[in-house]
Amino acid sequence: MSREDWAAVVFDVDGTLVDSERDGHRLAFNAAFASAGLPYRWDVAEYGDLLGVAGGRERLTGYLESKGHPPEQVAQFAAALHADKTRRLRWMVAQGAISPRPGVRELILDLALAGVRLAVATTGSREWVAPLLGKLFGATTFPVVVTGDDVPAKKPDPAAYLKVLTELGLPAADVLAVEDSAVGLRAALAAGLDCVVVANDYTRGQDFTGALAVYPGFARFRSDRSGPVRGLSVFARSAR
Ligand code: XBP
Ligand code: MG
Repeated sequence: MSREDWAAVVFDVDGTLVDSERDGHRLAFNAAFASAGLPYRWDVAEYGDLLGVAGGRERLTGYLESKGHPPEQVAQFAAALHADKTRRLRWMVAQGAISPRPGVRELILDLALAGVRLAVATTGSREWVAPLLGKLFGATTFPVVVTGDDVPAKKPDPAAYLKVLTELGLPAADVLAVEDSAVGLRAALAAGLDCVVVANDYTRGQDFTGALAVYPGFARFRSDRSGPVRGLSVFARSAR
């Protein structure tokens, strides 16, 4: 069914609002490894494989296990490394090292002017998500923000999207998700939302079965007047 208007749009963060994984999170993880005296350094390709695990702490846990660290030490070690990595990422955000994806700010402005409500559903940690959203998009742009800290299970579990729906007070049928990855798409679909994928270098070529549309970038998303969401912002429903 071709929809033409939505009461709200929920944006994913990493890879969607910001292209943050290769030159953001990956570098922060590597700096945390170096600070702990560990020889590990995740190159671009290896990190791309590791992104199949949602959640930085979970990613570290699986990696440390794969490297043969004593199982009884892994959870605490992963938590300590992740806390250091998160502090480093927060510093990178403050220094302006993470930028919005081209075209996403313009889409958000289109939607806001059209009265579409905005929200965020991310696996990332609130400690860096909050300052990033405030610095790059403005503290009031997303009245509803659900992070990996706010739900019992991370994507592809639908918990983050279900919590956004509850906080918006809207049915899934009235809300569109915008994601970058197969993991995120599955989470949105499992929560009953339609989902547009704006792929990036790490996710291009993944299985996006079920997506309402797949775009290589936001410029094509905004200019699309023929696809299933037909230039989303043009047909957005006025605020309820
Ligand atoms: C992507 C993730 C996050 C980041 C790392 O989140 O899986 O875990 O890779 O951030 P999104 P943390 O849902 O925004 O695509 O280390 O804070 O988990
Ligand atoms: Mg993502």
